[in-house]
Amino acid sequence: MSLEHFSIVDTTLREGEQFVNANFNTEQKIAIAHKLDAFGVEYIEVTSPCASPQSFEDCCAIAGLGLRAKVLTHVRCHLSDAQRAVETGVDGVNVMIGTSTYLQKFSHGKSIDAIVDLAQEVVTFLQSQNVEVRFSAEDSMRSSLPDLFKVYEAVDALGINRVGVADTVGIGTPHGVYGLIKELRSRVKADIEFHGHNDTGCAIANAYAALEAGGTHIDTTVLGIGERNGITSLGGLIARMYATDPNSVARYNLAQIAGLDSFVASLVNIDIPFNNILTGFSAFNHKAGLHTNAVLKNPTAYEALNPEDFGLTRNIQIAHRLTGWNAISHRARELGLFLDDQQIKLVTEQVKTLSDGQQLSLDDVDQLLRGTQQLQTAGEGMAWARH
Ligand code: HCA
Ligand code: CU
Repeated sequence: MSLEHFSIVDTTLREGEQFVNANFNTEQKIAIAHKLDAFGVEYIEVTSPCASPQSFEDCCAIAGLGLRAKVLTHVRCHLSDAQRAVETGVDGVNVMIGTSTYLQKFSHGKSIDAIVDLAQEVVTFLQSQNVEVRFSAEDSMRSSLPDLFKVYEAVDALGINRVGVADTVGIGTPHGVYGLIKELRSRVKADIEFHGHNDTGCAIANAYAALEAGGTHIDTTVLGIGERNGITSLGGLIARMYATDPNSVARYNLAQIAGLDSFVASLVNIDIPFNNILTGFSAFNHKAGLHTNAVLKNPTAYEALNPEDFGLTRNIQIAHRLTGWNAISHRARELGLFLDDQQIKLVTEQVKTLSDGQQLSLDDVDQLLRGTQQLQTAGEGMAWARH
């Protein structure tokens, strides 16, 4: 397992540009690049300079920022694209071509032998230009294994830096990705990158399986944005790795994920989904009495991830019919009230009964608690007067 030694290739500025609502301007791209760099990703991939005149300019601008992260661009396996890529001053070039029968037939129309020849020509050129080179087989998961290995082994023999496995249509399973990468690991010397789409919800699990099998580089985007419903999200990969071993992600500035997520969400005009990993609004909310009771004693009882390590906070929700008296008692103490167990249980019953009929707020609960305290104080006063 290379779990501690993986690198993140963040492609918010390439795959992310393929998201339905994305249309970043230069200033926004530069802001995203700086934030990714500050977070600590090892690589930032930007749109092909061949996509449009502005894309060329933006690629040059980002390559020239002097970031700590290496800047890559992503081009088709064409000599002319590769030449243009080198002109931008990037640190590395990610080359790809489709190897599945679908893409051979409906995309570029080339045979596997023709792909091998082309790949060797383009990779050799790039190596002569002193840039890091990665070759990826688009739609790897639907390519025949002999075809796939033939192409990877041909570029590996040239001493390429990385080969890429792309689950382009999000069809892979963790088991399938593991098997493919394990076999590839035994066949090539190069590092192995994995790029997984999320059409069936397996993108993070597949990325993890790729690392378990000996993969070294994972492609991510902020919030997982990309073609269709996107790819492995940066926050998702980080959460997955952290849950296995917090040390494996200690080198990143984890508290910056929330800012990255909300910045990119605003640029592409979406709300962060409620169930988004780490930053969805309910990600650290505890509700049922059984849960809140234990979490108040020790949060690890119901938390795989400590929100504080990500600069986030947990929420204990008490104003509802599933509430428990331990959580109500905790709230009373927070308010500086001193109620005995019987009184707390009474308030808990009131909260449950009332919320059967209406949505209560924390304010409502606080009022019930304060009301009970006042009654008690008044009662004590009367007892004292009678004394
Ligand atoms: C795409 C290309 C790609 C490339 C991935 C890679 C994919 O179809 O838009 O270079 O490894 O998903 O195959 O994003
Ligand atoms: Cu993709």
